[in-house]
Amino acid sequence: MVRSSLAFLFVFGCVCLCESAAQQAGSSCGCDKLSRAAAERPAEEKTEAAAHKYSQGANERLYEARGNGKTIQSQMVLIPGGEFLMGTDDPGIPADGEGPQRLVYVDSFYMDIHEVTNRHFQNFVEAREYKTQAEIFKDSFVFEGLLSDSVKDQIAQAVAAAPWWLPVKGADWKHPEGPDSTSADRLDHPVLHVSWEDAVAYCSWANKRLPTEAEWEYACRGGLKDRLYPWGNKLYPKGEHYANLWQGDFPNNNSGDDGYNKTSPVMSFPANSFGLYDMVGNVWEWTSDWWTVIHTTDHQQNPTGPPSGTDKVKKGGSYMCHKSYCYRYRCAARSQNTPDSSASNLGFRCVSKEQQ
Ligand SMILES: *[C@@H]1O[C@H](CO)[C@@H](O)[C@H](O)[C@H]1NC(C)=O
Ligand SMILES: *[C@@H]1O[C@H](CO)[C@@H](O)[C@H](O)[C@H]1NC(C)=O
Ligand SMILES: [Ca+2]
Ligand SMILES: [Ca+2]
Repeated sequence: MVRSSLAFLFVFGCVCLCESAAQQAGSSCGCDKLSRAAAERPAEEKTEAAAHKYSQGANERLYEARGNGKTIQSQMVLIPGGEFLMGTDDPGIPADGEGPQRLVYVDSFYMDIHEVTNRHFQNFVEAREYKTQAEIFKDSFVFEGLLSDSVKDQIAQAVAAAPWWLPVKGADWKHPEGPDSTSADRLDHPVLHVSWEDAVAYCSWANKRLPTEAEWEYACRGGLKDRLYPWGNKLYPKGEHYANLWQGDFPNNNSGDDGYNKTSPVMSFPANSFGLYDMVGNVWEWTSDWWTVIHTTDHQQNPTGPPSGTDKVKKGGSYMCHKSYCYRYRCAARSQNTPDSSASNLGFRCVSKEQQ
């Protein structure tokens, strides 16, 4: 498997460019419309700094009751099939193809209640002696703010369009910030540096598959109609953080008001009404669909996206998302990467027809 690292940089750079474009007025990616759309949103009852960390005691007890995630793979919940409004007519980032809003039906399915963790991914790697693409290519993208000085010193190259992304030699799911880091100290955090191909391999080992974008978005919305987030329209319900996002000035100062500057253990924030955790925030999640920004408004049943493409759809935003540059921690929001891309803010969860 050979890949031109320049081509990889180019593709990845373009994707990151879009995330940074709020700072670049007139950019073709459409993120310049961000602040206006944001200003029209209902006022929050509290600011990010005033909101306090979600009290996760109840989740911790639930997690313990479920065996601390020490099962071979994630628990699942039934997502009862039905019709929903996919996308939005009031897009935060129009160029991402968030609209038009359209009526979509999806059949019932089961979904992992949380993102695939390091512990669960390790079970798969050991069972299959699997090597991820980042391990084969021997590098992956890491957010600069997470790197040690010695790792940074060894990197000459950066993604011109998004200087905070650095290609780090030896970064992979076991070494999330490069060779001097280890995922062994965060087994209950989402696995990172997994490509779309790796995610597909894991899900198929678990007798599951990746969700379609429609399934993912239906699940994210938790039965609520036309809302921004899995829990409603307010970012800080009851003055609490409901997702692991970025607070403060991106990319220099993450205040970590929600309790986490990096990934959080899965289930650290409240579940939506389907019982799903971290659908927005923590890590981006791969879906099975190829990327397009053109959507039909014809009534769709179990849509699976275009038959081919160059990028795969990812959903939900990550711990790096802030309204000022990446207002993508909404159910309708979407972004894309090539199937061989991997990074320190991108993971996945699986679905299946039957309970696994
Ligand atoms: C980071 O943000 C916090 C809270 O807004 C502020 O108190 C602090 O001075 C900032 N630090 C830097 C290095 O800008
Ligand atoms: C996040 O980083 C900031 C700035 O370095 C620091 O002040 C804060 O304590 C950190 N928060 C957490 C939860 O680690
Ligand atoms: Ca955070
Ligand atoms: Ca997520």
